[in-house]
Amino acid sequence: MMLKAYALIEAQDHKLVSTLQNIMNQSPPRRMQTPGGRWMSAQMTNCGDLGWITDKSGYRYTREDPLTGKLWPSLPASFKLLAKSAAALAGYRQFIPDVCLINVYQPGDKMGLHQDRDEQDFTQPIVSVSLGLPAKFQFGGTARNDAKQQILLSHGDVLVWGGAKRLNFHGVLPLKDGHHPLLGRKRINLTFRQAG
Ligand code: MD5
Ligand code: FE
Repeated sequence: MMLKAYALIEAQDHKLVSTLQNIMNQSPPRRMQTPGGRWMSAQMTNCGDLGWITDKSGYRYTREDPLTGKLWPSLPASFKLLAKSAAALAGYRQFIPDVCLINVYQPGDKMGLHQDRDEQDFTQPIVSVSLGLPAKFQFGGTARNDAKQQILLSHGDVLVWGGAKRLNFHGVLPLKDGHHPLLGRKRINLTFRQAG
């Protein structure tokens, strides 16, 4: 379900950005390595009780940021409310996000086709909030080779991926250069999950 949710967040845009900046000061976005040894192009960080990481040992959720050795910054109440409200609008009333994965894309950065399968309970949705520059998002079916649809994700768009779509293959095409009034030459995606 796609919520053209400008209204939900517009009023607090600047607060959202300063909250994000505060998190990224504590746990800076960084490039991570896949188990196969490739570097991802988007930079990542997290807030919440858990954070998603990847390195040569694999994909997993951790309590501590391996870069700082400290716990991930806590999930701000305003983020939790946004994610829970969006999930509830789509019919997921039991969703308790414990992770916000923050993906930072610069021009040219992309994310290859993948499934999100590192969470415990696939009946819980994933809520994605797009900020900054628009990106072409690709999603297919549960098999890698299934037909793909493309949608443009713009600042303020909120998507709730649940039910049959929860395990669909998806990816982000290389980010086109541009300038966003709030975030500059960047796209930031917040991905809320109930991982634990
Ligand atoms: C992004 N991030 O735009 C996307 C938004 C990630 C990731 O894919 O893993 O960090 S999340 C979009 C999503 C989640 C779960 C299922 C589906 C899409 N889907 O079925 O297409 O940075
Ligand atoms: Fe994903």
